[in-house]
Amino acid sequence: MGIYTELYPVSNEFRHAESLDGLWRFRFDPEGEGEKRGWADKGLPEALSMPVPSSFADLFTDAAKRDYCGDFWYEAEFYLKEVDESRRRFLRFGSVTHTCRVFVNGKECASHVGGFLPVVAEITGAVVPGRNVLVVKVNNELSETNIPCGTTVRRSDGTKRAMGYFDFFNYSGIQRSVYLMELPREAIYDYELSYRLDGKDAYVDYAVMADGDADVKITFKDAEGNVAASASGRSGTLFIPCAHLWKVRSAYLYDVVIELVREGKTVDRYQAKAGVRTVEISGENILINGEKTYLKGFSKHEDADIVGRGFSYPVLKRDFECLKWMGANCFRTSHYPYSDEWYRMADEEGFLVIDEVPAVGMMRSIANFLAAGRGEAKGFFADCPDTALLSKNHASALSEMIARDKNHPSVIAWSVFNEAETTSEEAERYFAPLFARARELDPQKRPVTGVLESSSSPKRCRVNKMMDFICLNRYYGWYICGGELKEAENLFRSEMDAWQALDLKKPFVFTEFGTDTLDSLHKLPGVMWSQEYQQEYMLMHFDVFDSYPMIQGELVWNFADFQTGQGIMRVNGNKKGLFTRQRQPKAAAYTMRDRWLRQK
Ligand code: GCB
Repeated sequence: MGIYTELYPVSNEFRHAESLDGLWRFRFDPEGEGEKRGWADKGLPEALSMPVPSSFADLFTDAAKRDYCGDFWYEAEFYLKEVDESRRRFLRFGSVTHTCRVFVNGKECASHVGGFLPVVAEITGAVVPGRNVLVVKVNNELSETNIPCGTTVRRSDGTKRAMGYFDFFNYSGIQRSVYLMELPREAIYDYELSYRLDGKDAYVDYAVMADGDADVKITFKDAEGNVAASASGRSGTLFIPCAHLWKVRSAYLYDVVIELVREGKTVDRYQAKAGVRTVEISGENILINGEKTYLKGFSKHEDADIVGRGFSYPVLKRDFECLKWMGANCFRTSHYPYSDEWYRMADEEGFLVIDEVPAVGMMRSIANFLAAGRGEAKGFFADCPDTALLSKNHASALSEMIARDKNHPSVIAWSVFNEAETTSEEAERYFAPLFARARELDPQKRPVTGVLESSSSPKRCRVNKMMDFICLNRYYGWYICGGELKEAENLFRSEMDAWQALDLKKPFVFTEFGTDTLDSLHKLPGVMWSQEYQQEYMLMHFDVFDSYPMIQGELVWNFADFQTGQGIMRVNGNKKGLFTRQRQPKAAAYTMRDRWLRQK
């Protein structure tokens, strides 16, 4: 098999995917002694039980476990009736945060850096008939050479503490589903699709990556199961006359079926959904299928009570129902790629997704988000301890994200960073190859962007020239001129005038604006933290957004309240949600909904 990319597990007559989710054995390893003691080979002594998928932090009742930083281990077992030489076996973890090593029956089968993309381990040579023991060693320390950036400090009692340069809790563990997969020796391991529209018809350029030299057949079936187009060969073009387009909030999905055929017999099949649509930037507009589209929605987090960042179908479903109720059409996966299921549902529901790598915290400050919000950010790249290593990890995450998500019609853009330092020569040098890489890797050549905080001003930012559209996070009326909306609006307008004067001929999207708001606090006239203030702040933003034609999107920070580290700036988490953490609307959700339902 070639390089296994990130294909979502499927089951059919040729391949089998079995979920290993459930209660695993778990143990912390504060002394880092697990390997010496043979845990990788023999399994874990005196283990706790731990749900997978989940973050571990909020399941315990004591602070030391919640805040644990260092190595920790998981163990599970699975049974195989037989080990058939004609099959290959893999494990696919949706993510393991932040670094891990995977052992099966004592044999190391994979290691991975980066906590928000799949870890795939080939276990063919390690498995035996009967009982198999799977052990995963995880580490959740933060550093300036991996993303998201932060640092790890030692407390006087010897314990470690992760200090993120970012504003979300450092949730960790096996936070997404785990699959045991069985594939034929000759298997499809990747495919890519890209679209061209010609009047009512569509052309689909495709490529299929597979082992061996069997023939490839690819078929698009419509929603009724009729063949809409088919072709043979590892790459080529399908023609779909009178194609049904995947449209914003009105998704049409074809079934794409890829087969490997040897001597007239199918030896492997992979099936998925596909949406025919184009994405393009034209001057100051974002075009989906050639139609001007204004982005309405949120920057989000994967975050919920108890499970933390652990994937949960009920949370996914509730979030999409709330997004639809709001009249939204878009979200950004701040500040890391989400679990596969998010994109699958966005494909189905016709939502647009700005897909972001975990490159957050590329700015050094105790309260990074505060400095960022105020435009007081300090340099980062000039004195980063190992820019080459950071860049390597960043590039891997970018490549893995594009490999995993490239075929989702919902994904309309790649975000290379959130609020990095962009004003130095070093920053410019750091980002140029990453933008080039994203452009090179995406078969659909989607727009590539990055998200700018206040120091990345029209005069000083050196990276916006690399972006196909400009994403701004701005907090006029919160971090800047909090409580003084009139003055905040004036400053906001002068910044927008300066951007307009640059005449970049690119769309601008607000990827963050918002106010911390307690669902218990009402005050008339509004004061900061009250529900009334959040509404007034939004109304001020509507006026500004509607004054500048280059503004082509508004994604509120945040969809829902979310957990952060502790500190004097946060009342048990960030409260900028239009929804509470339990996904109930605050007053400003109605204000926003009213606007979005009226907009086309
Ligand atoms: C930002 C960050 C985001 C923070 C937000 C805030 O600029 O991108 O991660 O949570 O501000 O609320 O301060």
